[in-house]
Amino acid sequence: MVVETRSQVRPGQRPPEAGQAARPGAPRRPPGAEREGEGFGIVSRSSITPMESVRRLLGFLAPYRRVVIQVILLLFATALLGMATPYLIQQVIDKALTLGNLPVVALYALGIVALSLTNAALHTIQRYSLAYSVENAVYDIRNRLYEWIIRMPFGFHDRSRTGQLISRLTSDIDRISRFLGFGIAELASVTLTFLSASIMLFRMSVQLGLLGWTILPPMIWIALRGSQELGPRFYGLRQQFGRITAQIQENYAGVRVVKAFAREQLEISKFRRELQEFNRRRMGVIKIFALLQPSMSFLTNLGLVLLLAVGGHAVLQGKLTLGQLVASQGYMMMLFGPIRMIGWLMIMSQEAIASGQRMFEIFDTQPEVKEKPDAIELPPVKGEIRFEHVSFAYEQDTEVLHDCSFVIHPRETVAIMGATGSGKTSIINLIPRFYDVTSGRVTIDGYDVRDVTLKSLRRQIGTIFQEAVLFSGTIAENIAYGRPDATMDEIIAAAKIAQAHDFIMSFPDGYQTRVGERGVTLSGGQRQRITIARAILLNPPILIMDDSTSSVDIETEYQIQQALNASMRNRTAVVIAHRLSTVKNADRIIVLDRGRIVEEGTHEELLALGGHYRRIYETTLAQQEEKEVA
Ligand code: DUT
Ligand code: MG
Repeated sequence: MVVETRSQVRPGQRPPEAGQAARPGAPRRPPGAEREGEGFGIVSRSSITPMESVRRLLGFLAPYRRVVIQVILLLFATALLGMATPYLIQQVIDKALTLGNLPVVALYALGIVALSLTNAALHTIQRYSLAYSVENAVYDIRNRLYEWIIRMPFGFHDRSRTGQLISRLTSDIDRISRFLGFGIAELASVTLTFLSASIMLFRMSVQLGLLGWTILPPMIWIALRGSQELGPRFYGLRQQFGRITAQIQENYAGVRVVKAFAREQLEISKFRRELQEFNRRRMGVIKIFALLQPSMSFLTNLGLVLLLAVGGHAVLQGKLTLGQLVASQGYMMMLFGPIRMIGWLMIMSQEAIASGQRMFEIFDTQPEVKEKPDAIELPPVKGEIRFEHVSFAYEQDTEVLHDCSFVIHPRETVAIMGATGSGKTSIINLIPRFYDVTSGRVTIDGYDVRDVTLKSLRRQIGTIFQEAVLFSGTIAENIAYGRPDATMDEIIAAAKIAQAHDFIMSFPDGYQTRVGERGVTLSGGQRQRITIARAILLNPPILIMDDSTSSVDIETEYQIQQALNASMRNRTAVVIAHRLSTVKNADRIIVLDRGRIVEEGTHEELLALGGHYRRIYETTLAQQEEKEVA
């Protein structure tokens, strides 16, 4: 599916689901013209240029404009004050020291101390103000990005890799933060210092100015070469680090499988290999640093020696005062310092700009499911679900549902059956509008699901997913997830309907029992009943359930069935059924085959028909019946 992106989305705008619908005239890209967003499979309409990335990154500082202006003024002030010190030293040498005028020397010394103190104070204020605005901006960035990601519809999350999203939220934002908080100010200050030190040096002595400038080209060359070499190596280093974190993450998630198959040794060697590669790359970086720093120091010292030679000669000839020589030395240091910084400031900026590009790529992803600007609240429904000639595709050109039409009446229980991959999950995903149809429409009580707000729609549909996901917290919190305001009595009532009350009460802490990240302390059947209770607590007029295929023992099976029967009473229920008991309890069965509805009717009607359903019955369901009878 083509995901259109609009490059005009500003991070300040509301995130997608709550945002506006696509502009009607937004052009579809011709196939092949898409560009894969890094790791997301996101197709972007326009790539973000580095300039745009910088502009939009700076945009995050806009709310703190006044502080930023203050920072810029302070930057100027400190750079200029920095220039005064060598000048004052020159004065003290030429006007006092050489004349032996001690009181004046003391006066100058005091002046220099005062100046340095002022400079230090201004510096502190500047750093603090900058940190204040940047920390706030980064706080905004992180929040907006997280909000944006979490509001993205299913399709986006299907395509995204968890690791990639996490690294956007963590290391990319870290780099952006360093750039905004340190890089930009440092670049500005370094440039200012460089320019003013040049001017001052030439003012002291044109000859020494020219001398300083002859040392600059090799220094700049080394700095640029260094950043050219280091840039890609830093990138490779981070890639490798990402690989290591990914392996840790993956192995940890699958640690039980690793142990079950006794593959610890393999994983350890894999990890060791990745780590060795990481070290190799680190050494590559260190090697360059090991060359870079000493050559810079050498050139700096060479400059000083030349300065002493040429300047000393001039002093002896009386063309230059001693004070001017000493001051020139100070200015020359101020000239070289920035060059030593510039290389790695450039690396830092490039990285932050690339991080910005990756981040704005997410902000620019146009969600395929979004509310219309004039979406209405879906009023409380009776629960009639209607599919009208619905076709659907996850990816462009591979339709998984073809022209499906059916009606589910209020309070009816409908079972959906079909082979694996026939499109059962896809059908029910369209009811709460987790995805949008490609053609046709889905209505609830006559309202097209695309015309109503997502919140009002999903509030009225209880969804039980195939995989029972529990969050870390207590059982009560997990049940109340969709309605945090629910009272304990309501929670218990829902748990009772879901046949979960008894086993919950068997824990010492009852409803306050904490469940782990994935509820590891609970069995599969218990987890599922908690998710059923979670859906029931919403008391939704419509309940949809992707029943798990995982086989449970007959006792649990019976309890889940009881839970389902109780929860489906008095509402419209759509259940993907794998159990005969569910099927028999349904008012109607819809049979899917390769994305088409092939049969519809009651258990007896479909058996008599002797088609798909009868085949499924004979191959799988009948065995369950035998098992139950036994
Ligand atoms: N499909 C995708 N992308 C997805 C999910 C599914 O392309 O994100 C494809 C796989 C399959 C078809 O859609 O060919 C229908 O999948 P669905 O999950 O709807 O099948 P099911 O009937 O629910 O299968 P199962 O019984 O295995 O859950
Ligand atoms: Mg499924």
